[in-house]
This record gives sequence, structure tokens and C-alpha cells, in this order.
Amino acid sequence: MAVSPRLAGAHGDQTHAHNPLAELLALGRPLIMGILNVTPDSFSDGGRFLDPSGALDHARRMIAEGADILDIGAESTRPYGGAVPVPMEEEIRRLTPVLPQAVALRVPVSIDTMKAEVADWAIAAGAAIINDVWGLQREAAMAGVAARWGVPVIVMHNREHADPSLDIIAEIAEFFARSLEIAAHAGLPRKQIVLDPGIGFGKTAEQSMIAIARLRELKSFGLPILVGASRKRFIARISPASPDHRLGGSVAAHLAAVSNGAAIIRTHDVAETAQALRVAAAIEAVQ
Ligand code: HH2
Repeated sequence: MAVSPRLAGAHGDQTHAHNPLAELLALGRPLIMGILNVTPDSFSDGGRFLDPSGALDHARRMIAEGADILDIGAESTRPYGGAVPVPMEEEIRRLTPVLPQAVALRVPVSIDTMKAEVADWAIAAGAAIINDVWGLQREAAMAGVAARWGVPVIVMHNREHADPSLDIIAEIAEFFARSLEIAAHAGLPRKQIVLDPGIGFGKTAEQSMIAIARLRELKSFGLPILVGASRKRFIARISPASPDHRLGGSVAAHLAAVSNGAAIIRTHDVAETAQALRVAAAIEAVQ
């Protein structure tokens, strides 16, 4: 892609020197990332939080329920296809009345975007983390934006089409290795990276489950791992239910992910997830 003068230029001293994500990860308990989609078409909550005041109410509610991080997205990634591409200007237009106000709630905000320009805008507006569902491999400028601002990046595994014949863990590990090379080349320190197997993205239902079951193998990178299984379709393959009725399956998947080493859980249902994680940890503690 053509790199805009803004992305190519330096931001001077304007980097985010302290890393709130590192501070949270040091707490040594699983973190909860609450999802805030300001989109008309997200697969489970599209259209619910397009109105800025409704979006901010939802952000406040998630913080009260125990969200450690807010993940704000303005373009649906629709893991199962059918996402309507959103021009950069429209993505920023949707974020403008929500993201800076969410930053003011004093919980680290992550920007869920595939576009370097949007990430750059969001960090300038106070976001502290970039969440790239193409793991720095879609837009060449993304790694440079993260490096210049000094912010952490969530590198998610993705592929255009599922291939049932793949050893999905080997495929994910190869993808991560490429992303880490891109990051290193851009001058983005390895310690700024969080890895995410990308549940539901370019995977069969079975491969999504394998990614959770064999999550420990991805710990060999020595980096924190995020898992987002919330309301995803593989749950309905086991126990048919519409996205709004997949809470039980989401909690089960997230508990399995945490017991296999996940450090961050991305969820629509913060209160229930926080309760489940606390109870699981309390049971573990009395063993
Ligand atoms: N899943 C979605 C979007 N962004 N980011 C990361 N790092 N990991 C994920 O698993 C992930 C993600 C899809 O969920 P949702 O945001 O609810 O839907 P949509 O993309 O349709 O808005």
C-alpha cells in the first residue's frame, strides 16, 4: 500500500513510554478484554452500539463488571466471511465520538483494526494497544506505526480460507514467526507482542478447538497469549445456538484456554467471564 506522509513521518518524542498492558500482565491473573463493536454488522452484536452514548454506557458497564482492557472496533472482521469492507474515513468517523471518550474512562483501550492509518489515528487519540487481526501481515505500514508509538500489538493468526488438511498449530506457529520477523524489521521490540491463535479465523471448527486444546505449544514463543472464543461459531457446531445464546460454550472455551496458558480473554460477556475465571482460580488455589 502507499504509505501516507503521516505514517512515513516520525512522531517526534510522542511515544507511549509506559506500557499499561505490561503492568496488567504482571498482575499474574488472566486479564479480561471487553469487546466494544461500533459497527452495523458485527456477527453477534452488530448495530447494538453504533450510537455513541449507548457504546459508552456499554464501555462503563464492562469496566464495572471487571474489564481490564476495552477493545474497540469499527469494522467487522466477520470471521466467517461476508464482512463489508469499510473505508478508512468511515472507520475513523465511527470511532471519533467513542474512542477518545472511552480512553477517558482510564482503562487501556485497544484498537481493533486492520488499517495502519486507523491505528495511527486511534493511538494519537489515546489508544494504548493495536489489535491487528492480520498479525502485521496485511498492511506493511502497521508494524512501523506500532514501533513509532511504542505500543504493544496483538498479532492474530488469520488466513483467507480454512484448509482442513493443515496441522493448524504448525501453521499458526509459522505465521507468528513471520509476524515476529516483520516486527523485528520495523524495530518493534518482541516484548511488545501478544500472540492470538485467531479462533474462528481461517479455521475449521475442529481447528479452532485444536488451537485451544494445544495452546501450550504456542507458549514456546515466550510471549503472552490472547484467546477470543466469545460467541464464535465452533460453539454452535457442538451445541447449536444463535450467537446470543453461546455464553456457556464461550465460558467453557475460555476456561480451557486459561488452563492451557492464555493470559488475556477477549469477550462480549465480561461479568460472566470474570466470575467464571475467579471461581476457577479459587478452586485451583485450594487444591
Ligand atoms: N475476533 C473478532 C474480532 N477481533 N481480535 C482478536 N485479537 N482476536 C479475536 O479472536 C477477534 C478479534 C471477531 O469477533 P467480534 O469482534 O465480535 O466480531 P466482528 O469482527 O464481526 O465485529
